[in-house]
Amino acid sequence: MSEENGALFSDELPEDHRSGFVAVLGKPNVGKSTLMNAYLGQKIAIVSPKPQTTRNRLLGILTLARERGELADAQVIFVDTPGIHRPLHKLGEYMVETAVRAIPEADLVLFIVDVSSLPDDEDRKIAGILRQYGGLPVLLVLNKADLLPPGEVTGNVDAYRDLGDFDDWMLISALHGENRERLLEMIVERLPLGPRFYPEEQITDQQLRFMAAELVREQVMYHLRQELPYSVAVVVDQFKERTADLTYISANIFVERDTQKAIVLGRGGEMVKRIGRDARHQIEDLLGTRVYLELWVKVRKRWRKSEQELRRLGYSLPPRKG
Ligand SMILES: Nc1nc2c(ncn2[C@@H]2O[C@H](COP(=O)(O)OP(=O)(O)OP(=O)(O)O)[C@@H](O)[C@H]2O)c(=O)[nH]1
Ligand SMILES: [Mg+2]
Repeated sequence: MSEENGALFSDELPEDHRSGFVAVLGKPNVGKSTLMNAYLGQKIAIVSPKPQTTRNRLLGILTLARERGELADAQVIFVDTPGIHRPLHKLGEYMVETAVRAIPEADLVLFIVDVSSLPDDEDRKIAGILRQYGGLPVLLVLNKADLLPPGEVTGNVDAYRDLGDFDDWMLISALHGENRERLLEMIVERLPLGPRFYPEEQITDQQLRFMAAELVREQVMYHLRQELPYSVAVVVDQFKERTADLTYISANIFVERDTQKAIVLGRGGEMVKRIGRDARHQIEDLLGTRVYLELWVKVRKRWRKSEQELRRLGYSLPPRKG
């Protein structure tokens, strides 16, 4: 293998090898991260029943090879994005901008919708944004088909198909697997011929310490009610391999107000203990070592509204290219 312009070339790749970036877009909570994780067979992105779970652009790199019995020789680079919504603060603006910026860098867009309910203004807004990128192929992915009552299939499918001029569409269940393989075929067929951009054993571009912080935030999403999880950011500040079988991780859970800090701690520290215990199991699965996890709850007043705080917490965009 030789490395040139960031791409890996190998004499062993067949001439019909395909590769490209597949932006996974849609409003919050429609199943974008669930779909990407399902293709990778691993939790690359955290998932929760609450909207606005994903806050960053995350790559899921799927390398396929016919010699392993897979459907093609290809490298599909999924780009999971935050749900596009009407932002209420600077964090929301960052999330939406992150998602929109993934569009012009993609070879193909998956527009994911929740087919179990009818399109709303957010779906229409996203369809409108996609229309501005004429020439970019878009597949309409009608997810959560398992929740769709049989009598409503045609009505709901047609309502979404009417939102734009899509290359094709597919009814799927990201969670249960229905039509996931067929959708993957449709994706691969539409990718340009090209080399692998990443080594085949690499499945994401994220650092382990970021993934560990996200797994803590995932447990925050599950354990805390209502609006509180949205005020939470998690940053790992120490990540040390103590021995071959033990990793020490210390992370800060930032909230916006003292009252929130009290809730995250819980009576006698019960809540943060529960969050830590569940997150630790997840991080142990990720790292394949035992984990000693220490969590600290801290207040950063109104961090979601402050450009400077967002930067400190890792929510900042690189300058626009060109
Ligand atoms: N029944 C059903 N639930 C699904 C399906 N796909 C995803 N879900 C559920 O929908 C919820 C949201 O899933 P996510 O993958 O976090 O959605 P997302 O689009 O990434 O959401 P954001 O990151 O907030 O934009 C979770 O509770 C998933 O388990 C599906 O095909 N069927
Ligand atoms: Mg997500």
